[in-house]
Amino acid sequence: MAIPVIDFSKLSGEERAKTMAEIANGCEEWGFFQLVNHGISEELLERVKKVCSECYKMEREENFKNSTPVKLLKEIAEKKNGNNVENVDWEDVLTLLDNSQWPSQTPGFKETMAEYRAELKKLAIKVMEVMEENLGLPKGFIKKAFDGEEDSAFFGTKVSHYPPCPQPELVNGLRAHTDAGGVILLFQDDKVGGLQILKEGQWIDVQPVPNAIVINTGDQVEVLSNGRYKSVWHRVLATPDGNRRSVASFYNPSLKATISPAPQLVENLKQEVDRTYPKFVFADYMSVYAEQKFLPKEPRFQAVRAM
Ligand SMILES: O=C(O)CCC(=O)C(=O)O
Repeated sequence: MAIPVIDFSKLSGEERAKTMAEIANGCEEWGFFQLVNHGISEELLERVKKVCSECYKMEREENFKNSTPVKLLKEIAEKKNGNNVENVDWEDVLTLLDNSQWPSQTPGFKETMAEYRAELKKLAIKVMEVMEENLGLPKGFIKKAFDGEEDSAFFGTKVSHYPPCPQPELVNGLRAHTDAGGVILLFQDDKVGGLQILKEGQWIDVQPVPNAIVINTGDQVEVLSNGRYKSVWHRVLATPDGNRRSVASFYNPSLKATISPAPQLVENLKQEVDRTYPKFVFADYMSVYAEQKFLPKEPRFQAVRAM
C-alpha cells in the first residue's frame, strides 16, 4: 500500500476527469496524497531545501543540543527504567507567518521562503477548488468559509528538522495527531523518511518522492465536507541517522470564522438535527486543540459543541 502520487498538470488536459477522480479518491480513501508536476519550480524547491538546511545549521542546531527533548531523552536513557519520553517531540520547529520575526542570518532565507509561501498559497487555493468541485460545492466555497465574514484565512509555514536521534525507540519525532485546520501542503525530505499515516489500523510510510508536495486535510475540511474527507492520524518517527527536513504550510480558517458542515452536504433535516459535526467558531476549536492535539478528534468536536 502506498500513498497515491498524482500528476497535477494533467488537470488541464485530456486526463482531467481521471485526475479529478484520483484526487477525490486521495481525499476520501486516504486523507493524504502526493502531487507531482504541481507548478512550483524545481529551482525554487532546491533553494528552499538549501536555505532551510543552512538556517538549521547556522541558527538552530546549537539550541537543539540544549533543548528539552535532548535533556529528557538523556535522563530516561540513563535510568534504563523502560519508560519512553512522554509529551515532547524530537523536533526543531520554526514558524513563519507574515507578521512573525524570521531568521535573519541565513543568506537568502527570507526572500526564498517569502516566494515559496506565496506560491504555496496559490497551490492551496487550486487544491481547494478541486475539492469543492469534487464535493459539488460552488467554486470558492472553502476559501470563503475559511475567510469568515470579516477576516482572511490563516496561512502559516512550519519548518521542521528531526535531527538524528541516539535512541529513536524511546521518543517520537512528532507524536500521532490529526491536523486541526484546513489543507496542509508538506514539502518533505527527499531522502530521510519517517512520516507515517494510520490506515485501517496499520502505520504506512509516506514515501519520499523528490520535489513532490504532500497534501492532507485537517479537521476543518472533515467538518465542512460533513465527514466525506476525514482528517487522518499521522506521526513522524525519530530516526538514528539523517536530519529529516520538512516544510509544512497550513491553510486554515481565520480564528473568527464560523465552521459547520456545508448545507449542500447535509442530506436531510434529521441529519441536521443529529449532526455529528457541530457549528463553532474556529478560535474555540483551537483552544480545545491546544490541550488535546495528541488525542482523538471526536471529543474535540463534542467539547466545542458544548461551548
Ligand atoms: O514533518 C512532517 O512530516 C509532518 C508535520 C506534521 O504532521 C505537523 O506539523 O502537523
